[in-house]
Amino acid sequence: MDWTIIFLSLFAVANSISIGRIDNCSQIADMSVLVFNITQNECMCRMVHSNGSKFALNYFSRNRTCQLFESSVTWITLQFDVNSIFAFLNQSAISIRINQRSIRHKKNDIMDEQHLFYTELNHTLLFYLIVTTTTMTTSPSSASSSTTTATAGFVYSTFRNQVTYKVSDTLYAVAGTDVTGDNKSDIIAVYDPNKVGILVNRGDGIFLNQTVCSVANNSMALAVFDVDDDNRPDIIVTNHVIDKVNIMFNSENGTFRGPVLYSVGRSPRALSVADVNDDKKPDIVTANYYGNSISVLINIGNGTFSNHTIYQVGYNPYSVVIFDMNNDNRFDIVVANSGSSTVGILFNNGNSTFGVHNSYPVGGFPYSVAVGDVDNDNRPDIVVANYISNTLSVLLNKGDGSFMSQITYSVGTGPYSVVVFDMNNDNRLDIIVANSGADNVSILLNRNNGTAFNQTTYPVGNDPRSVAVAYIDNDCHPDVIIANYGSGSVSILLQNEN
Ligand SMILES: *[C@@H]1O[C@H](CO)[C@@H](O)[C@H](O)[C@H]1NC(C)=O
Ligand SMILES: *[C@@H]1O[C@H](CO)[C@@H](O)[C@H](O)[C@H]1NC(C)=O
Ligand SMILES: *[C@@H]1O[C@H](CO)[C@@H](O)[C@H](O)[C@H]1NC(C)=O
Ligand SMILES: *[C@@H]1O[C@H](CO)[C@@H](O)[C@H](O)[C@H]1NC(C)=O
Ligand SMILES: *[C@@H]1O[C@H](CO)[C@@H](O)[C@H](O)[C@H]1NC(C)=O
Ligand SMILES: *[C@@H]1O[C@H](CO)[C@@H](O)[C@H](O)[C@H]1NC(C)=O
Ligand SMILES: *[C@@H]1O[C@H](CO)[C@@H](O)[C@H](O)[C@H]1NC(C)=O
Ligand SMILES: *[C@@H]1O[C@H](CO)[C@@H](O)[C@H](O)[C@H]1NC(C)=O
Ligand SMILES: *[C@@H]1O[C@H](CO)[C@@H](O)[C@H](O)[C@H]1NC(C)=O
Ligand SMILES: *[C@@H]1O[C@H](CO)[C@@H](O)[C@H](O)[C@H]1NC(C)=O
Ligand SMILES: *[C@@H]1O[C@H](CO)[C@@H](O)[C@H](O)[C@H]1NC(C)=O
Ligand SMILES: CC(=O)N[C@H]1CO[C@H](CO)[C@@H](O)[C@@H]1O
Repeated sequence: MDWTIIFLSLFAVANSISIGRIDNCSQIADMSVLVFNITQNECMCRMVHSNGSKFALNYFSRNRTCQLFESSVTWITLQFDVNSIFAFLNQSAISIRINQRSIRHKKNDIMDEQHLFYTELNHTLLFYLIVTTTTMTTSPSSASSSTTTATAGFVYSTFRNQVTYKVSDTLYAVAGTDVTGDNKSDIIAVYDPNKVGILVNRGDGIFLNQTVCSVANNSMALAVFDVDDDNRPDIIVTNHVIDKVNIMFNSENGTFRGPVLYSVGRSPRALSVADVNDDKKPDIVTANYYGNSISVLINIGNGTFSNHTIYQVGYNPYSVVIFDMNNDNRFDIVVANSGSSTVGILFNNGNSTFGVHNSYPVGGFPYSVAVGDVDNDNRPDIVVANYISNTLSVLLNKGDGSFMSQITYSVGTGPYSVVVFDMNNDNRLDIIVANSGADNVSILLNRNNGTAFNQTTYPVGNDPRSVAVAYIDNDCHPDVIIANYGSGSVSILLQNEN
């Protein structure tokens, strides 16, 4: 790719930003898009795939906020603080100067030394920048196709053949997250016997094998999330034989301490992590297969958790997601009840408790549930993989957190795990499902508003049971990773550049 990105990477204590009027600087950036809760890579990709109309971004890793700027302006004034990444696209000349009102100037030594300065105000580093930009006009060959990709139409995307990594005899679950702190997605896997491992992304397409921790046998599900607020993602797994949650804390560079165990209900089969009581500390919810229940563990600080609270749901819950389903700014719980063939929702009461379990019929043996706005009406919808029916159910949100009857789509045999993600950068959520009985993965590209999909299947290993999306090769095209239970391997499907 030929696009030019200049990074000014800044790291320090605070993380606030305001874009707004600064004294005597009248022109303020036309900040055309503000997107919350996305990764730095997703932010980059939004800019790169914006058909050339966006020229700069400012990304805040701590609160996962992405700011995108329109290229109609030739200069912008920013007040921004550290812990953000500032990047330009297709600019031939950029000059940055600090607002004269800054108290103390000091050279930044990370990148672009001559242009960037900062001032120190009681431990908060604030930048006042004036950025003058010049759109690159020379060298037509550098007008990269990636920047001109239309967002209006459906974007077809394809994936390369799988690359596999054998890790064990049997493999239950995978996640793709950077745990080593080098900004490259690593692969975290739970396998038997009794291990949680990471495949460390070396950056050149090669993954290195590294065992992290021993856990009890039959640890089946995992989540990777910073639960002790040290900006390093921790690993949480559920052991469905000993009825525990195990937390492994990321110490440094992907080395882990623990596990620390917490009791939950019977046979925790799945988990999800999010701040359910709005105290800025992520909590844990497990789906307890034999308990016909979910357990809620409240984070009481530094990654220590309260005793669990149990809520009854349907029979044999197999998958759980935490999401605000009714737009009241509180996280609700969505659970796939495999034994009842329903999907259930527990709304957050707002006082650290959850209300009764409302359920909706889906297909046979729903093994996996995902949530996302597939019809682009700004309301989260529910997508379920029905193991026995070989279908996906999509339940569209009516707007108040109640749902329409399922719409079903046929997929492969034994759909076991589903995720929703915008794979082709067209601002529509696509659906990826691992078909355990067919040894393949179906990628359903959303053609309009969640009512028609282009389905393509890609072969993977034996008995795929877990699927995740990650930016593996850092090319702005999200990739798919799969845990093959039967082969004990991880498959990676890299997305082709269009
Ligand atoms: C992230 O931080 C910026 C600067 O403080 C703020 O403007 C923005 O609202 C924050 N985003 C969220 C989701 O809190
Ligand atoms: C802004 O500019 C005006 C006139 O140019 C000047 O009088 C004023 O002191 C300036 N304000 C600041 C805060 O620098
Ligand atoms: C942020 O995104 C993560 C991962 O996509 C999700 O689990 C979480 O619920 C989201 N949080 C908010 C506040 O939307
Ligand atoms: C880019 O997309 C925006 C909307 O997303 C549209 O308004 C604009 O006309 C497009 N520009 C080009 C050059 O296609
Ligand atoms: C931080 O510094 C500014 C300017 O020096 C001052 O006005 C403010 O009161 C200080 N804030 C704190 C919390 O010390
Ligand atoms: C990872 O380690 C396992 C067990 O030590 C070994 O069998 C496997 O071949 C290794 N995989 C890779 C990709 O190095
Ligand atoms: C972590 O990585 C840094 C930089 O590569 C290195 O200096 C440090 O020793 C590493 N720490 C551990 C615990 O491996
Ligand atoms: C959290 O950790 C910090 C630093 O290690 C410590 O000062 C603080 O007391 C801990 N808080 C709790 C609630 O454990
Ligand atoms: C959890 O429950 C045990 C007894 O079952 C009790 O001893 C302990 O204090 C409780 N812990 C918390 C954090 O409430
Ligand atoms: C929490 O709110 C619900 C619904 O408003 C109420 O029924 C319940 O008693 C409350 N629980 C506590 C502990 O306040
Ligand atoms: C979705 O698209 C279909 C076909 O284009 C249309 O009939 C339907 O009204 C659309 N639904 C929404 C919610 O936009
Ligand atoms: C690009 C592409 O493959 N588009 C296909 C999507 O699916 C519809 C319906 O199956 C086909 O008509 C398109 O050709």
